[in-house]
Amino acid sequence: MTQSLFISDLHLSAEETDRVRLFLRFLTDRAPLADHLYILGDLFDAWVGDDNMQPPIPEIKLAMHHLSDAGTRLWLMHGNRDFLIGDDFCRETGATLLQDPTLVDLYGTPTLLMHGDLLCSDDVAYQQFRREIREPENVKVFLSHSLAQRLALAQSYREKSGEAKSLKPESIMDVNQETVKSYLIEYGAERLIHGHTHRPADHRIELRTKPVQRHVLAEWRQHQAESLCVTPEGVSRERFR
Ligand code: LP5
Ligand code: MN
Repeated sequence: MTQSLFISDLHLSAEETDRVRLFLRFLTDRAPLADHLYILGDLFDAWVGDDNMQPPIPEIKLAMHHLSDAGTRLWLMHGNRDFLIGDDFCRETGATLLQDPTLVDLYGTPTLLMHGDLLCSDDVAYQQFRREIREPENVKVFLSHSLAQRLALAQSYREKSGEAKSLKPESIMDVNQETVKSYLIEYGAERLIHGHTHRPADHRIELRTKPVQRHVLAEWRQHQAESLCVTPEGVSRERFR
């Protein structure tokens, strides 16, 4: 069967053992039935460098490698929490890194793939933070620290970000409709798939003459995974427990 699966926002970490187990099972039981698996960012709760070999990272890499080896094409996009995933990780898993955004032809429909954070343009403080932490010089300094220091820094960013988020109105942490439309027009897309906002839904957008679908992926939970399955016939959501 011809099908592509889309997931995002798994937020895997050593602490979330159930979620890790769920992903490992998804990789062995569900993903092999698809031709393509697209992971659209935030696979990990925080990624501090490809040299981190702490459990459960080796097990996750191996399972991803088995999947890609068995013939399912594996595509990976950075999220805001794991944008430091690099070439070593991709080589070890057989994944191909996708730029954010990327336009793909999905069975005849030009489909724009994004993590989703770029669409949240009303969150001005975040967009500024996003630019700063991705500055090559800041990345270089960060990676020059020891693994223990990087883990501690990532933890402190998460705490600060959590505090900042608690003070933000919910509305600014969602996508900006005009930003969505301008990406769709710029790329000539007829469908958008993204994650990040943790607000799973299928939206219809009236774009000039034609309607366009915006599919928002769900965050994974302890015992519940959700994926979007796209076939030549259409789009459906699947739950995996
Ligand atoms: O991820 P989520 O949904 O909880 O929140 C995001 C935005 N927050 C972030 C930060 C990450 O969650 C934590 C960092 C992960 C580890 C990365 C490790 C590698 C670091 C490499 C450094 C070179 O992305 C949050 C958004 C929210 O999505 C919704 O869109 O609102 O943004 C913030 O809260 C950011 C704040 O508004 C501003 C910054 C807070 C203080 C940061 C201090 C550190 C500055 C260091 C600069 C180099
Ligand atoms: Mn995210």
